[in-house]
Amino acid sequence: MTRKFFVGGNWKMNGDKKSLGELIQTMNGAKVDPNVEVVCGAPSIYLDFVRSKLDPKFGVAAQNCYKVPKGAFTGEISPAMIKDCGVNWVILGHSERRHVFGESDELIGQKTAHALENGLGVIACIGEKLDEREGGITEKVVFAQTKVIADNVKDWSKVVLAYEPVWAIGTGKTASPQQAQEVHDKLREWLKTNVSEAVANSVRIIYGGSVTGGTCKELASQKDVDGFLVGGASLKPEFIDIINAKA
Ligand code: G2H
Repeated sequence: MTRKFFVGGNWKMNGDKKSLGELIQTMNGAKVDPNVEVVCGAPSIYLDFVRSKLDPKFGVAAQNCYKVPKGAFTGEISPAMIKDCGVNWVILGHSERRHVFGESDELIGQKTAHALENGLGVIACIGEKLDEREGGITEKVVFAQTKVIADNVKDWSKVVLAYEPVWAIGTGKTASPQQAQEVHDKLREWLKTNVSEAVANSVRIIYGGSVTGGTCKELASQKDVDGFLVGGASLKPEFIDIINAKA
C-alpha cells in the first residue's frame, strides 16, 4: 500500500512574526512535490498568524494541547481552540514535553484521545534516550510508548507516528538510515500484532532527530521511513529540500 510521504516542521519555541513571515514567504513561493503532505508546527501564540499567511496546501500543527475542552488550566490550549484557528494537527508526546516538562505516557495518551475526538490529526512522538539505546532496551521503550498511544486511538487514519530517538534530537547526530529503518520496521511489526495488519500497512511512521538537507535523501529511501519531523532545519530554506527528499 502506498503511504503519502509526510514532512512536519517543528518550529519549537523559535521565531517571531518577522522571521516566520519570511519563512512562510519562502515556503509559499517554493516548488514542492505535490505528493508530499506538509505540516508546520507553530508556537501556539502564532497559530492564527501562520494559518492566515501559509498557503492552504500546507497544514499547520500546534505543538501541544491539553486533555479537556476548557476550564481553569492556566497556560494551556484545547483542541477546540486549535481548530478555531483553522489548524488541524497537533504534535503530542514530543521528547521535550516528556523530558523537559515531565509529561507522562498516561497524560500523552489522554491528550491523544481528546485531540482525536475533537477532530485534530495527531503527530504522536516516541523515542528512546541514549542510555536506553545503549542498554539494549530501545524496542521495549518505544513499544511501551506506542501502546499507550494505541490504547487511545480509534481512527488511525488521523495519526502519524514520529520515531524520534532522544539522542538525535537537536544534537546534530542523525540516526543512520539503517538505525531508523530497523526501529520503523519493528514498530510496524508491533502494530501488525497489536492493532491490525491494515493499520500497520497504512500508518505513516516518520523519523525525527537532526534531519537535514544532507541526510534526508538516504533516510527517505528506507522502506519504512514515510517522512520526517524536522526541528532546526525546518526554520531554514533547506526545509524545502527535505520536503522534496523523494522527488
Ligand atoms: C526532533 C526534531 C523535531 P531537530 O525534536 O521534532 O528536532 O530536527 O532539531 O533534532
